This record gives sequence, structure tokens and C-alpha cells, in this order.
Amino acid sequence: MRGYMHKMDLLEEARAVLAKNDMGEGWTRPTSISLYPHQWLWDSFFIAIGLRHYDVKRAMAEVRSPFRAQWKNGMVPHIIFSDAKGYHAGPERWKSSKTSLNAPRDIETTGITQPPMAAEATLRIGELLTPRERRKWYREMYPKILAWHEWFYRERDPDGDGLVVVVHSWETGMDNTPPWMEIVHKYAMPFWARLAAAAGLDKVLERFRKDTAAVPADERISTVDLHAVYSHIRSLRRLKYDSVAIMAKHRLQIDSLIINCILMRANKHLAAIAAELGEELPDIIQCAMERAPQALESLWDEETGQYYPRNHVTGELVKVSSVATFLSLYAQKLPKERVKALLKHLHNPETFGAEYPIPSAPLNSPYFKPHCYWQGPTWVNTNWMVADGLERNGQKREAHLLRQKTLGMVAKGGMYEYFSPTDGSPAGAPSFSWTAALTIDLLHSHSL
Ligand code: 2M8
Repeated sequence: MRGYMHKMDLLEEARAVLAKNDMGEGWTRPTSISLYPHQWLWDSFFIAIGLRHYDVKRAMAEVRSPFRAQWKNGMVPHIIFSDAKGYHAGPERWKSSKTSLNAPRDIETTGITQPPMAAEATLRIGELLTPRERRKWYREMYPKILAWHEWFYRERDPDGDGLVVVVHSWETGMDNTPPWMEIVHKYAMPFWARLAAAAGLDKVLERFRKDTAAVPADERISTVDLHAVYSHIRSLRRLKYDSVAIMAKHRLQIDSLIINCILMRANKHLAAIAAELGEELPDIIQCAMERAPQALESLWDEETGQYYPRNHVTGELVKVSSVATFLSLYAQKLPKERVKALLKHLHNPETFGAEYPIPSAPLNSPYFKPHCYWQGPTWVNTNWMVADGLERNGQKREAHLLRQKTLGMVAKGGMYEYFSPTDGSPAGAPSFSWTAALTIDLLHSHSL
């Protein structure tokens, strides 16, 4: 690992990463290696949050660009495919333009979405504009973001309880997060994958993997789990990405903690944008916002003092812990006793109180692996959101400490995708764009 770095060196390094990953068409790829050669949705919004500090026009382009592929029904797809070849779940797996009437015809995308960070990025850019420029910017983005949020509640909130359902683990952005894998193993594992796992045939299936050519296999989802994830894509494709059919037939329907927390916060941002434009939010969003606090409470488990996702099909909370429990702080102002309970977990050295916090899975989880993607490593984007949430919940000092630790970890390890929570060692893709962008953002208000 590297030695001590000065703030200016770190800033320069972060900007160099974003410059290297800039595709020259208003969007930035997640990394310079072959692992993620296309445009990812929430990555672009995090990237814009960093870019805005030194190139506000470029940041605006980054926020705009995912909407060039917005579906007719309002959904914004989680990947927009470039011409690059070799991604393990490329357009040939999704076939969205040929399958769904809502998908754009001239551009290839996946058929699912990702956490809605657009309103956050739009608002943060708006803060840096003159009132006149800001209104113009909001006027441009408001209808697009609104259509996306409306889609969530119209097509993904079957009970109208204010909690939206997610139908693929990739929609959460935390692909192999333990609660999801728990549900997949229990309810959504194809029989042949079960057989392959039981017979130890993983090694044969592994030969068909492309992602492990770029980073070590132990940093990625297991082969059997990945094939299960591919089978969920097939299920959605067969249902033509049609929400009515999906709600009736798809086995994976989860009241996701991650998406719902981010959407709750995004609605508040959208309301601020609407207010500045003198617009009134449509009823569907206003109703969802009114129901949000109670909806989030329904994901609370008193016994363990945490929030969890819920299996929408069985109605059970999935009591498997992950960093997502702290996103509740980002979602809204919580009752004091909830904040207190969450802080207890954050400080517990056996669970989340790691030396390089916050681990994506608790240190004592049976799933925990320090370098395995969303099953243990510390990520800069979740730290960024939790720090923001802590501050809004009156925990200024906690927020400050978390930001300091995050910057220290990046300064020591470099602009990697994620870091071991136990020793800070970097892993995953190098030159990772959202690590760089959010480092820039943190450096604007914090020193090293
Ligand atoms: C990871 O997900 C993609 C699939 O979407 C993959 O593993 O191939 C996740 O970390 C996701 O949150 C992120 O947006 C994406 C690109 O950075 O990589």
C-alpha cells in the first residue's frame, strides 16, 4: 500500500481517473479495465457529484446522458450498452429492444433499473448554479426524473403501500448482498444450478465466465450464484419486461431496503426541485411520500434493532444483515431511538465497527469475505450516503469521522472499487470512477 498522500495529490489522482474513464460522449465508464465497459446508471450520478466541482457542464452532461435511453414507460435502464464486446451480461442476454415495446429501438439497454440517484445529482449541481441557470437546469431534468419516480410507484408498488418492489438483485446495485443471496438460495435457484453446486461442478461452469478474467474469482459472486442471476434475467426477458406479467409470475420480488431508502430521499429532492419551479408533485408521488415513514417502519425488526428488506412474495422480513440498514438514515429523519440503535451496530467491533468502516456485510456474518464485492468490502458510495444520513440525523461528529476514515482509506489504498474493512487493502477494479468522484466531493469539505 502507498504512504501518506497530500490532499492536492489525491485530488489530482481522482481527476485523472475520471479523465481516463471519460468516453468523450458525455458519459464515463466505471473503470478503465474490461470488467465494466458500458454506462452504468447510478455510477453516472455519483460521477456527476464529483465532476460538478470542477466542470459543471460536464457534470450536467453526465446526469443527462442516462435519460437518452429512458424507456417509454419512464424506467431508466441500469446499463446502456456501448459497442464494447466481452461484458458477461451484454445485450445478447437482455435483447430489450426486440422484446419490450417500451425499450428504445436505437440503443441497447438492460431491462431493469438501479437506485434512483438522479435527483440527488441534479440538486447538487443546481446548488452551484445561478438562480436563472438553476431553474433552466431543473426545468430540463424535472419531467424526466419525475417520469422515472412515477414508473416506480405505478409499476412496482403493487400494494400501494409506498414500498417499491425490486425484481433483480442488480437493481439494488449491491449485487450479491447477503439478504438477496439468502432469498435466491431459498426460493430462486434453478434446479440445475442446485445440482451443479451439489456435484461440485462449479469449476466446469467457471470456464464460461468473463468477469473473472479481469479480477480474481474470490472477489466476485460465486459461479453457481452468478448462473442463478443469469437465470433471473432470462425469466424477466421471457416476461418481456412487462410489469404486470412480472408481478404475476416472477419469483423474485423484494421490498428492497436499498432502493426504497434511496427513492424516499430522492422524492424529497424532487419535491425541492418542483418547489423551485413552482410545480406541484402529482398525487402518486405525494401519496408515496406520505406513506414513506410508515412503510420504512414496517421493515424494522425490534428484536435485532435493524431494518431489513422483505420478501414480497412470502411477506417475511429477510433478517440477514447488511450495510443497507444504515441507508435508513439517508432516507429520512428517523426517530431518536432508531438512530441510537443503528449507532450501536455501527460501533460494534463484531459487526460493523471495523477498522475501515462500513463493511457491506457484518464482520461476523456467515457471508463475510473481506474482498468479495458486496459481501464484506467497504465501498465509498455507501459511506458517502451513510455519512450524509448521519449528519441529517443530528450526528455531525459521526458523519465527520466516517468521511475522514473514508478519505484515509482511499489515500492509503488508491482509487479502487472497494476495500477490505479489516486492513483497508484495495480490491476489485482499479481506477474506479465513483471512488474517484466521491473522493473529490469529500475533499471539498474535508481535509485528509
Ligand atoms: C456492479 O454490478 C454489475 C452489474 O450491474 C456487475 O457486477 O457486472 C455493481 O457494483 C453495481 O452497483 C455497479 O453499478 C456496477 C458498475 O460499477 O458494477
